[in-house]
Amino acid sequence: MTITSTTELSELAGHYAEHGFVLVKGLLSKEEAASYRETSHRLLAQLNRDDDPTWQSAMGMSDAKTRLQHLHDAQFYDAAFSRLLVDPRFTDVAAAVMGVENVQLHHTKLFVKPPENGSPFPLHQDYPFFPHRDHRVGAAIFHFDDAPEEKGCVRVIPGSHLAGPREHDPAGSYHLPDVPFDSAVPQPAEAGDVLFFTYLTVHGSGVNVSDEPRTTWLVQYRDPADPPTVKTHDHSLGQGMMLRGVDPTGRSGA
Ligand SMILES: O=C(O)CCC(=O)C(=O)O
Repeated sequence: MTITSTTELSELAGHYAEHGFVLVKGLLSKEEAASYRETSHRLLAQLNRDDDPTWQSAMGMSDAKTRLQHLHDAQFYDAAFSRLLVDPRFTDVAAAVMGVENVQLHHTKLFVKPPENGSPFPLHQDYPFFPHRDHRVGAAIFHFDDAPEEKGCVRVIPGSHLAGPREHDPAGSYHLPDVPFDSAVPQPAEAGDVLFFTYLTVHGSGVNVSDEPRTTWLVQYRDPADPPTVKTHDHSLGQGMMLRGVDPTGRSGA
């Protein structure tokens, strides 16, 4: 599906403003998603890195040890990811939901949750990892294969962004130990769907207990006119790259 109509974009923006997230069905075709899936798995196999980013705070969420494969900055390994970053099907939605014209890259993370024991993510906001003054920061999770609940799909607490930043427990990665995991609503997705949410939306995901991997690409973006209040995460390659429009500050945030 190509989203071109202003009406469709404003409907997505309305849902996002009220609930803090919106799942865009079929933003990529099944063929494109399959190709990105193949590229993602090939890259991870070639690099064959032994670093598992499973959060320490995720360890109590499963009886058995879980595993996670990841790659930061996949767009620096394969141009297919660079093309996706500036694809108007993505950037037009990112701009519309933030209510701005300009969209700037913050960072990207490729995740594969392996079958049977793919690591969960405890509930959290992304805010404490890279706080910004006006909170015009969002995430888009591209699904390269189907992510039903048993694959550990992303969960969100609808409307949780409205209360603003929350105090996180910094132990074992910032998380919200007092918010029951079951209060987050699963967002099952199909290959090609993209889940957009604000960095204030409380979210997480369950264990992949299925017999297939879950393959996703998470892109964090922001309004270039919204400055970070703390300089963190600036090791990410390509941070500040314009994905849509211009940087009206003349790169003052760089
Ligand atoms: O991919 C997921 O299941 C969630 C990832 C996430 O919440 C994060 O990286 O902050």
